Amino acid sequence: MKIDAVTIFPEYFAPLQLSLLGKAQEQGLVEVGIHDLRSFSTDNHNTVDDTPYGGGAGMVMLPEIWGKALDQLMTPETDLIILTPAGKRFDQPMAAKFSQAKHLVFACGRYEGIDDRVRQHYESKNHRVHEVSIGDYVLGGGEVASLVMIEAITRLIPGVLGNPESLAEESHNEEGYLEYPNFTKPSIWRDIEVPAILLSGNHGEIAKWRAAQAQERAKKNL
Ligand code: JBQ
Repeated sequence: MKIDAVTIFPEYFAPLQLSLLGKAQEQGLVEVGIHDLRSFSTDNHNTVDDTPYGGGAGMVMLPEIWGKALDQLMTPETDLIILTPAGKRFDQPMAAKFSQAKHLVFACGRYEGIDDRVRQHYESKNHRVHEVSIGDYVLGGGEVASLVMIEAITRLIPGVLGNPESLAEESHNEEGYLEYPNFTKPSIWRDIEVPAILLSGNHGEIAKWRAAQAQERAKKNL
C-alpha cells in the first residue's frame, strides 16, 4: 500500500518510522510519503489560508494550494481521505475496508478546514473522496486523526502484524464482543490473585468465563 499525507506540520508524522509500521516500510509492505503543503504556496509569506466568505471566526485553507498538492498525488487508484470533524465516524469496519486500498491520500486540514470546492473538484473528476472524523472532540487539525487511521489501517495489511492470530481473535470484537481482562505472571501481585479458572487448564470453562467478563465490561462502558 502507498500512503501519502499532505500537511503544514510534516513533523507530526515522525512516529510512523517506529514500531510495526516502521518495519512494514522496511519490508516494502507499506510506503509512506509526507508532503509539506506550504511548499505549494506561491507568495512570499507562504500563505495557506484566508478569511471565510460569509464571515465568521477562523481561517479556511486555500483551494489553489490544495489543488496543486493533490494534483501531483491523485491517480485513478487513489482513495482521498479528508479529515474533518463533520466527516463519517472512523471505526473498525472502515479500517478494514481502507486496508484493501492501493493508495490512500490523507488531506490534513487545520483551522476551520479546507475550502469545500477541493472535495467537489475531485469528486467531479470521479475520484473516490471520503470525509472522515475519528470522533466527537475538538482537535487542532487532521494530523493526529490521520495517525490514528494509519495505525488502525496498516496493522490489518497481511504481513504487517507479526502475529495473525491476534487479528483473527479481534474480528470477534468487531462483531460486538469487547475484550476480557488479562493477567500474566506472577499469579499473586500485591495480594491480588489471578482468577483461579485461568490457572485450571480447562479451556472450555476459560472461554466461557472470558465471554461473561467481556459482556460485563461492555455493559459497564456503555
Ligand atoms: C476529527 F478529522 C478531524 C480534523 C480536524 C479536527 C477534528 N476534530 C475532531 N475529530 O477527527 C477532526
